[in-house]
Order: sequence, then structure tokens, then C-alpha cells
Amino acid sequence: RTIRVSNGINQDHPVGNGVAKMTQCLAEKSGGKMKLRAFWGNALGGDLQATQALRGGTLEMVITSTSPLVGIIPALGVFDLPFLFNNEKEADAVLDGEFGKYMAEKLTPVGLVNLSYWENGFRNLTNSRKPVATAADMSGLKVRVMQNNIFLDSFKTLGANATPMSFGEVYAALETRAIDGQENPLVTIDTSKMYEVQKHLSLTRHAYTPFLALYSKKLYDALAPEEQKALVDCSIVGRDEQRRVSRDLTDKSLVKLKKEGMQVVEIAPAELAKMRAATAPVYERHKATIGQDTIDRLQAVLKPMRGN
Ligand code: TK8
Repeated sequence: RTIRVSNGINQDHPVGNGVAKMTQCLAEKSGGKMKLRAFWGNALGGDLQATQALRGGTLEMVITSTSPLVGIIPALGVFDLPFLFNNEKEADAVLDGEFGKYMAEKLTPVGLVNLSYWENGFRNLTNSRKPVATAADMSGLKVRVMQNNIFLDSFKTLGANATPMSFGEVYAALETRAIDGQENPLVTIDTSKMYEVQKHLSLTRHAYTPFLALYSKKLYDALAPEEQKALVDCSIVGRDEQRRVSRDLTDKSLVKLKKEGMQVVEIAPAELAKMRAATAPVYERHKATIGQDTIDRLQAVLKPMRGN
């Protein structure tokens, strides 16, 4: 069995390490019968396009951000709420626990099986025009966001001129200055070489995006139980390696981005607090679409972790 897996990021992204580990694990568990064949840089289409192919049963697997899929599963929008997580530990506890299972159950009715949650990470703003140290500095900046109404709302609320775009179009749009900026985790800014077309980096950590390791339900249901188990188990082996490398590379990427000439702005805690306060109404505006139950369940995991 050859299992094609679609990726929007490049092979030197930590997802590449996760896929390599998962490939090895599957080969061992299946006596070499189950082979992962990965495609990088949107070769099989963007996150949404590839996910639709899974639903149609014409593609096996995709590693996708949750954000472009809110049109299919609105509850996934909970992960797009600004400043939701404070750190990776909180994200892991939410994703790898009951809440993660609860969200995964919302995917099967739409033809998708989530094998496990990998890490895209905490997002930061870059742009080619000016240093951004406050929300006011964002005014008039044309910023690309994912095709997601919560990100659109958050950045408009912060004063930016936000525009939705698929990931595969971002580099060229930055290069031609059709857009001024974008926001992604440091490892993606690094491995997608955005430092070549972006001068300024602001360490906003304004949202954490999970990756879904998705499988086509149609094709999954046709597998033998031991093959299904191997896929889930090996996706978790891949997940752990991917997260390990992602967290290790994040610090190294910041050093590299500075070396590549990016001007880095650390946002002062008082300014971050202002950005949090300014975007708090985004929660109110989108809670109906996401579902109050989903938000309550997630907060129920975070509260005890924060000692509330
Ligand atoms: C890659 C995307 C990317 C995401 C984005 O396919 O679109 O900015 O952060 O990682 O999923």
C-alpha cells in the first residue's frame, strides 16, 4: 500500500522529521507493506483542496492546519481564537486529552479521520515595511491571513488590512509586494524562506495552530484493523518526533532569521496585554459559530492548569 501524504510546508520543516519517523514505523509494523509517500510545498494542492480530496477518497492523507477547514468543521475555529494558549504544554494537554478526542469525533461525519495532532505552532507577524511593536503600528499594513474568518476578524480588529490567501500563494505575493506581511510560526518563516522577502519580525505569539494528521475515512474504512492501528500508532510516533524537532528548531530559527537580516521586535508585555484586550471581543463574535459547548470544554482543561 502506498499512502500519499500532502503537505503545504517544505520537507525541511519539522513535519519532514515526523513523516520520516512515521514512514520507518509503518515499514516495521507492516513488514514493509505500508509505505508513506510524501508530497511537499503544496504539490498536491493547498490544505483545503487536499482535505476535500480525502473526503472524496481520491487521496489518502494530509498534514493540514485546522484554520482553513472551519468551513467544513466550524468548531475547529476554537483554535483560531487569539491568545488562546499560553504555551505548548497547554496545547498538548488540550489536544492529546479528552478534548482532542471530542474534536476528532466531529471529523468522522464529514469523511475525515484525525490520526493525531501535530504542531504548526505559535504564530508571529512579519512584514516588509516597518517595525511593528504595537497594535497601532499595524494600521494600514496589508497582512495575509489564512482563509479563516476569525483570523480576518482578529487582524482587522488590530488595525491591519487583513486579506485571506492560500499558503501556496504567500511567498510570491510577498515578493511582488501585493501584500506587506503575513503571520506564521518561526520554523515556517525559516523553512519557507520568508526572510528573503520580509524585513521585520514581531514576536506576537498571537495564536497557536495545530496540524491535523488526517486520513480519508473512505480509504481508512477499507483497511484491515491492524493496518488502521499501525497508522494511528505510527502517526503518534511521528507526532512526538515532529513536536520535539519543532520546539528545538524554533529557537534556532530565531537565531537564523536574525543572521539572515530580519529586524526582530520583542513585543512589550504591556503592548501584548493591549492586543489581548483589543481582540477579546473576537471570542464573543464567534462563539455561536464555534459552539459554546466546545469553548467551555476547552476552558475546562485550561482553567485547572492555570490554577483558576
Ligand atoms: C501549510 C499551512 C501553513 C499555515 C498557513 O499548508 O497557511 O499559514 O500556517 O502551515 O498549513
